Amino acid sequence: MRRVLVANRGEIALRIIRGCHEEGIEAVAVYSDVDRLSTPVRAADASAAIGGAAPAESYLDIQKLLDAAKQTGADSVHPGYGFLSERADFAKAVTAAGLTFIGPPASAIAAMGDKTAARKRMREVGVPVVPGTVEAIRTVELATKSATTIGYPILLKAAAGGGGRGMRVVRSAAEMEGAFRAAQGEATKAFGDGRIYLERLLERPRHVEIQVLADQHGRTINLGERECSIQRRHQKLIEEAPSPAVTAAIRRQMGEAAVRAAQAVGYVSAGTVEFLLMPNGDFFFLEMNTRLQVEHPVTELIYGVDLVRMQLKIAQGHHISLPERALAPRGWAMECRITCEDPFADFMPAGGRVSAMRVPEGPGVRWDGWIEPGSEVPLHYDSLLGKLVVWAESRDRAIKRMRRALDDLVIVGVPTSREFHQRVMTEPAFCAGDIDIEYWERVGRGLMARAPDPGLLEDAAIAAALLEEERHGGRRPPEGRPGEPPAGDPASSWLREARREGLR
Ligand code: MV4
Repeated sequence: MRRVLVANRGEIALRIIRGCHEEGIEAVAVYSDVDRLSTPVRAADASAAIGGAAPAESYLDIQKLLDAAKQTGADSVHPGYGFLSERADFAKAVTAAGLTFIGPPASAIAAMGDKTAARKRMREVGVPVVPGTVEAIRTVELATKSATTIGYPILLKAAAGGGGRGMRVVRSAAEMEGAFRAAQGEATKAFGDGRIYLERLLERPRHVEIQVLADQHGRTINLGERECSIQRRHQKLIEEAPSPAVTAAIRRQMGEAAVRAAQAVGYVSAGTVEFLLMPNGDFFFLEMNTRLQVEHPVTELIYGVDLVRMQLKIAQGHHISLPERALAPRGWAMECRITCEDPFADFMPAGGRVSAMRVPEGPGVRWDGWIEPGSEVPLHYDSLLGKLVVWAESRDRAIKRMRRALDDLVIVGVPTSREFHQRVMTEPAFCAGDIDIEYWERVGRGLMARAPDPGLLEDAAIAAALLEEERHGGRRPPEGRPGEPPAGDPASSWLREARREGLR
């Protein structure tokens, strides 16, 4: 492996390019019209234009990506997440073109892509699945009959689905017909496949997932869990590892179940097995994500493993050589997804130009982002600007460190979700680890009902100071009386400077 085509954009493209460079491998970026000048394109060793801003015209066009690989002399392809990463036909086309696909075999992607087939396979190998039907159910009558056996409340799911689309709650037989037809219609529209199956609806579970790694020689290991319950409309907002709800015993059981799940479909590379975890410790297989995930850094930080490097090694036929003792978590990691959305306007996505920014540094802080001062944030793609990830010895300390890092983060010119994260990091239930998948509805939404912090006015001053600094070509020492210690507010030196310049 000498040259990897990165079939993606944004922060994950940059993460993969960095991983390649650390291994002495060249990286090729691809870009749509609006991404031509983006950070990953400039970080790569070569690049290729693949078309218009609309995903269908560029990042989802298999032929254009294969052409780009050929044109630039790439010998392998990393799909990142989203876009084509979980398309068996893409993995197949890459391999058929004589290139190495840095991910699982097409057959494993397909096996996990069909949710009813996956449920059936999981049951066969003893992985606990939510009580429900194994096959898709074709008629309202049969659905109502099954529901009586399973027991209400019921959740209707799309067999071709995943990620929550096409799901409908049914609380009684009377609701079945309407919900069934709605779910069928939505599944047909979203996946071109209207098949529906039934599960018992689990109330207030946590979303806990297990990272697995499998090599081409039959070794499959698990790297523990990530807690991903803090989400809004199936978009994760905050992830952490380990989970405050997972004991050593649950970790072992869930880890073993995840390894069985991966082995059952002949999995190779990094993958994630999703579970719902109930308050009594019971857990149930939901689905397997056959790709690298956005939140992979929290696992990297507590296990001391570079997952992109492992993917590159595994794709080259190396054995997983991590010793058993390396497979123990240490400390606590937490990730806040910083998106270009306005948390005070129902997370309305925005675009625009990042006029100035300052990324937190210091002990235990990692920023996986793609923006720089001057970056244009397009509205055509997901709104992730970067992931603020911290590591500390304990959960309490990780939260404190995250508060500090969020305070130090400045992004000017576009709205960001930073203020939401700041509020969560002092919210009592979150701080106590008392979270489940309904946190947003129950708590999160209420946090944003309060008006923007007056401190946001300070951000305007910081912004002005940063812009001023850029114009003057560098930072000047903060003002202050000689011998007087600087005030505790991290923004204070900027504020003083901004005030001194009469900008506020
Ligand atoms: C469930 C569930 C409750 N009971 N299944 C949502 C996305 C898809 N991966 C499966 N999902 C769920 N399946 C049963 N039987 C609740 C969800 C769910 C959810 C799961 C994980 C993370 C966030 C979620 C938000 C809403 C619903």
